Amino acid sequence: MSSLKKGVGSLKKKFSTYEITEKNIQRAITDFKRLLITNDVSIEVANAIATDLINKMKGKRARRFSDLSKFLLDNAEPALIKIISPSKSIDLIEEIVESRKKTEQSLTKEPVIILLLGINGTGKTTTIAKLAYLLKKKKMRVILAASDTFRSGAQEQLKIHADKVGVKIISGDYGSDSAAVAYDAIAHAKSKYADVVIIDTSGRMAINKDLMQEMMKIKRVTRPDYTILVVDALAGNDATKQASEFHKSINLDGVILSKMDADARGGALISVTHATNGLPVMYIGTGQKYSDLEKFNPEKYIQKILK
Ligand SMILES: Nc1nc2c(ncn2[C@@H]2O[C@H](COP(=O)(O)OP(=O)(O)OP(=O)(O)O)[C@@H](O)[C@H]2O)c(=O)[nH]1
Ligand SMILES: [Mg+2]
Repeated sequence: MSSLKKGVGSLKKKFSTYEITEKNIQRAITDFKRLLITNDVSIEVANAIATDLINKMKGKRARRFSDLSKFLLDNAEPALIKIISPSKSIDLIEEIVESRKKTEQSLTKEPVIILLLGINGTGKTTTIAKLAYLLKKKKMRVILAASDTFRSGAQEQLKIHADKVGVKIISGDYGSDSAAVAYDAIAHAKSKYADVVIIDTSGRMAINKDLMQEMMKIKRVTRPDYTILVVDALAGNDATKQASEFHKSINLDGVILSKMDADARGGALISVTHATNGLPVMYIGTGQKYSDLEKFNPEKYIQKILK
């Protein structure tokens, strides 16, 4: 009897719901893709996410007369959070402070080395100043390596930041070997028992082979603990390309998304993490002050986009 009841129950449920097919979800998917793209997710990544979602949703049952777009968004939220949540989240500053505590105990004095990269104008130099500021607040002794020996004014720009934050800088001559400047900074840091060296590099496009070679040389010579790509939140469609090309040639450890305050809808971050198979987003830049570097919260971020 009870199994008969159960049978009738499931039949009722079947009639009050219907199966989702690729065809009947298409309109909701189109709206969803539009939502992603208007939030600056690259078209390529929006398409990939949509295809993924169709495959996940096919065969599921939706309530009759239910709003399929809402149903889709409810399903999309955890999928998107998964894309942007790294398997291992990194709190860079905390991790460095902890590692230095251990180093102090074992009396090895290799500084932690951070290398920042990215295309032109993304906010590398400003982000370095922010990191130096936060590390200094944690009593870390920081040395900056002015390895942008390419763009005129870059050395002076980093020097102004170093003076304001109150950290030492090792500079180089324009046109000189940027890897050598970084090497000198590390040697100096070792001799002074400094905790962290942060290396500033010139902006470069992945198509510029010479500058990409130079970047690989910097990495080879300095062997950084953290190689970080700085991406502008307003990068839109180009974010996917930047992230995948840099990751392919240099093997990144994480990403910092700058300029989230500058009217950015933030979809670039979904593109970047999707293109790099979940590279951790370490921080987001939220302004031009040194304190404007925030930890990244995936849930809050996705909810803002899906609203
Ligand atoms: N609003 C806002 N502006 C930022 C942020 N980060 C950097 N900027 C600004 O972006 C501009 C470029 O920043 P830089 O730090 O010089 O960028 P860069 O990547 O070092 O540039 P190149 O060395 O020329 O490749 C500056 O005007 C910064 O003040 C941020 O999080 N928010
Ligand atoms: Mg710079």
